[in-house]
This record gives sequence, C-alpha cells and structure tokens, in this order.
Amino acid sequence: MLAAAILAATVSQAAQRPNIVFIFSDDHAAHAISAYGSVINKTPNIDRIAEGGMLFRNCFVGDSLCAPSRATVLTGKHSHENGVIDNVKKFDATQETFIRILQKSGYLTAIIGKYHLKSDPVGFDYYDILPGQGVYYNPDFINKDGQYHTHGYVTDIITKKSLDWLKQHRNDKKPFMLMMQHKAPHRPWQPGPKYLNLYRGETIPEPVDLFDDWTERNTGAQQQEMSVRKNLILDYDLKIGPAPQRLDEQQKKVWDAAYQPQNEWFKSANLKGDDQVRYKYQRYIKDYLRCIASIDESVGEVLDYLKQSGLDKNTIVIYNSDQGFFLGDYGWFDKRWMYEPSLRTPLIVKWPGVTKPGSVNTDLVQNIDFAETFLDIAGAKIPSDMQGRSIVPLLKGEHPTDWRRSIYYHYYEYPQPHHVPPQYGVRTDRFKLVRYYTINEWELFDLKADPRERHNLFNDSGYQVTKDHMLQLLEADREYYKDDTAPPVFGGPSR
Ligand code: SGN
Ligand code: CA
Repeated sequence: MLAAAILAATVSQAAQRPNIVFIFSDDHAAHAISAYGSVINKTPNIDRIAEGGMLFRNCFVGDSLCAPSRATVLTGKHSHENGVIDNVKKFDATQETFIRILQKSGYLTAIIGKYHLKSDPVGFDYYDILPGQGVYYNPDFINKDGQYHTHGYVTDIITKKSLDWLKQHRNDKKPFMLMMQHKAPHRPWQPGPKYLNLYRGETIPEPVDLFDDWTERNTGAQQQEMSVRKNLILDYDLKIGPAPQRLDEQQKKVWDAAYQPQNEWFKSANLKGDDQVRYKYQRYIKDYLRCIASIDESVGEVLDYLKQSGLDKNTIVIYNSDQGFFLGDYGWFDKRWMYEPSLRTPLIVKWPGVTKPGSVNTDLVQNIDFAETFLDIAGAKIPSDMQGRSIVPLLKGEHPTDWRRSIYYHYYEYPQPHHVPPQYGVRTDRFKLVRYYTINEWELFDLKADPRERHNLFNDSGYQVTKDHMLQLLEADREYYKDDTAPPVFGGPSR
C-alpha cells in the first residue's frame, strides 16, 4: 500500500518534471541580440524568450573558447578541473556530467549539432553531431551509425533535425533534455542562401574603438592576430574571392549574385588605411549578423512548434552561446580575452510558471552553474565536486544573500590561433583584475567608469585599496576552485 503510494508520488512528480530545450549557438555575443540592446541587429525571436522569461545581464564564461566552454557546461567545472583547457584536448568522457545523471534520473537526452569535444558523446540517448567544427554548407554529421553527408545550410538542417526529434518524442512519458547546438555564427560567417542579401546597401554602426591601437593595453594586445585591420582574410573571411568549393551549382549561383558585384566594386575602389578597415568591418559584421538571422529564425520555429504542440507549457527554453565575441570592438574579431565583449555570454531562460515574463537578473552567473541548474530542475542530486551553483533561486526571482561576489576566469590556448596571451583574473560587479602571467603584466579596470576597459588602474595609487582587495579575491578564487595550473598570485614572479 505504502509502496504503491510512494510509487504513485514518484510517478506524478516525474510527470511534472519540465522538459528542457537548450539552444546553444557558437560565438554569438550578447551585444548582437536586440533584447540585450543591440544597436546593430534585431533578433525578434530570441527576444521572445526574454519577453516570456528572464534575461541575465551578467552571465560570463570561465574560459572564452569553444571546447573549454562546452566541457564546462557538461561538467559544472572550470577548464583545469575537467581537463579541456583548449580546443586541442580531447574531453575525457569517463568523467561525471550533468547529462549522464539526467539520463539516469529518467530524462530522455539528445544532442543535435556542434559538439566539438573530440570524444564520443556519452549520456545521450540520441546524438546527431557535426564532426569537429562542422561546416556551413552541405555538412557531414555523425550519429551512432557513423558519419554521413547532408545537403543544405547547417542552421536549417540542425533546426529540422531538432524539430523532427521533438515531434517524435512529444508524447513520451519521460521528460526530455534537447541540446540544440548551432555552428553559426562561428567563423567563417557563411550566411545561408536566404539571408545573403540582408543589410545590402545599409551601413552597420561601428564600435567606438574599431581603431583601437592597443597602446593603452598590455603588450600581448599589440601582438595578437585577430584584428579587423590585419587579420581578416579577404577570400575566406570577407568573401572577396571565389565561392567556397563545397557549394553546389545552385548555391554558387545565389552566392555569386550576392557577392560578385561588391567584389568588383572593392577591386576598383582601391581602398587604403582606415577606409579599408571600415570596409572590412562592414563585410565582416554583415555576414556575422546574417548568420544570426538564420539562428533567430530557427529559434522562432522551435518556439512556434513548442506552442503548437502544447509542449510549451512544461518546457524550459534557454538561449546561450559558448562565449561572447568581438564585433570590431577594440579593433578585433574572435574572443579569448577576459575583456567584456568575449567574457560575457547571453543567457535567456523562459520557464513557464517560474520566470517572471520580461524580468532581468544582474547577479554574477557563470557557465559553471549550468550543470547544477539542470540537475536542480530535474530534482537530481548535484555532485559535491561540481564548482558552480544552481541558478534556480534566481530564476524564481530570489537573490540569495550569499550569492558569489566574483567570477573567476582562466584562458590558456597559446600561441595558435590568434596569439592571445594566457591570462587569469577575477571580476566583481564593478572591477576586473587580469593577470597575463606568461608576460607578467596586470590590468585593473573600473568597469563603471570605464566600460570599454581602456584605462589600466593597476599602477594608479588612487586604486591601491581596490587593487589589494582584488588581488586577495583572485588568490581566494584560485584556491576555492583549486586552480594551481599557473603561477600563484602571491609569491610568484614579482608584480
Ligand atoms: C578556428 C577559427 C579561429 C577560432 C577557432 C576557435 N579559425 O580555428 O578563428 O578562434 O576556430 O573557435 S578558422 O580559420 O578555422 O575559421 S571556437 O569557437 O571553436 O573556440
Ligand atoms: Ca565558440
């Protein structure tokens, strides 16, 4: 009798557990989402998630790079703990992940799209992933039967696969977690046929520091290879050259019709110096935003399907990216730095009946929190060695008084690609301290007074107290997260 009652309770509890659709894009900076106040594009469908849910203004990554971020999402641990400190290392899939626990606790689990962790996905009932970085046109995929070829545009294909999977499982008894992971808007920013002419004839606003010469920054910033001026490749990045070989005849025709006239113009214009930088920025940013237009359309299709099927009532929808990106900010493309444009990542969560529609949270949240959050949502036990904290209370509108006061960051990959110096640091709601430990240089910023991080206050005597406090905080965070993979803050090379 009692056993039957317990079983009934468990079953009804299980029946109430929400589904989760985690939409994860690649390199989509928050400042290219209109809900975050983008001045360069509109994302009406991503904005719908924010209108119905909660937008996190201060969500950051622990290591602004693809594979490290993905390993962190799965494990709830910083790079040094999960082993994926760069895009070269293979993820050790024998370690514990939230998805394995979710699966064991009765969730149906699936991943579709970019995985990028080198080892086979573990903990997924279903997977259909791009090999490595994947490609935009006519991509290969890998499922349990092996690698196979597809035809079409990658964002559309991932969307169709995801919708098919949802349709197939909409009536299952088990709750599900679908990780829908896009390639876009990653380099080389190849737009889909439908959006190749978006923004034609328009001028996208330039960031204020497109012409940054980095003289006010650390010496590593002068040696990077990610500048709009010098490092964007004409044919590969800016499409000033023949159409990519992967395209079929029809796709080539549409591509050439879009790019050839401008390419002719560019050849005859003979632009020099800053004029050429401006032109490169326009070509770069328009293609990046065109890729996002496809993502936004995809989000709309998923939201529409959830609504139409009735799944929306008990499905949490999350929009996030593996890191931010420089959109000409500081004169750059790419990511990696602890600077704001690449440190921040969009996080928008719509949880029916829980998140207040149109709400905004400003607490310091990090991608080490996601695994714990998913487990909390599922009512599963959170392993004690996961390093983040569930944001479920924040989603409910609460602000725990003991919430973290700082986030920790550590980037490793050097020198290829892009020559960004290894760095670790700490950020509070107002200040940021970064150490480039291989060149032993430091930066301290007051983000309130200097949001574009141009004025290094590390040697400013007026900020001595802040500096000491931030140094203590950095050491404390390194200890708390057990990171001994770089020189210590105190007692290492001199400051
Ligand atoms: C590729 C890109 C880089 C990019 C990395 C990492 N070059 O190597 O520009 O920084 O991916 O991106 S490309 O010529 O291959 O496009 S990540 O998102 O996977 O970390
Ligand atoms: Ca990425």
